[in-house]
Amino acid sequence: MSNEQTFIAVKPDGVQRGLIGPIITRFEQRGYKLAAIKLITPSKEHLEKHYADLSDKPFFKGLITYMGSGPVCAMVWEGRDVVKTGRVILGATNPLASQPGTIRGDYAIDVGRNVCHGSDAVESAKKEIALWFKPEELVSYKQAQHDWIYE
Ligand code: DAT
Ligand code: MG
Repeated sequence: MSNEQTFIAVKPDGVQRGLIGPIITRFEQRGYKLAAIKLITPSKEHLEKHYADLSDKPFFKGLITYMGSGPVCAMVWEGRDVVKTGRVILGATNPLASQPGTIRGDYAIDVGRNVCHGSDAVESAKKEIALWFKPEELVSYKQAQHDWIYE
């Protein structure tokens, strides 16, 4: 499906380090379409919902503090297999285990400062997009190069 969507965010460290541009560029150059984007400093309650699955982890409190420490660049990217491929573009959760050429493998060292987020499955992508964006913030348009990217 070329209209699959995923939620990608540049975390506060990525924003402060000037990595919004390079991260967007990787998705753009791959051929994916940007469907929504905004800068937002998320509240504790919002982040607790976003990371609800991890609430029993020892790093949960630190994760919520870090994620709420400054603006996050929240985005929706669209295209064929974008959820799975987005995770490949991001790299492994632990940057030290990420291959060079991935975002985390090129720009990060510590797991608690891994510069970006990406949905891990189509179902979680749907939930995350609904949590971070109102339906009217998602833009529908045909990418000019669509027919040069897909056969
Ligand atoms: P991912 O972000 O790759 O989907 P995740 O959902 O398991 O990974 O965890 C969410 C975030 O929590 C992750 O990006 C960084 C942080 N995190 C995960 N494991 C951690 C750990 N062992 N120590 C500290 N932070 C961790
Ligand atoms: Mg995750």
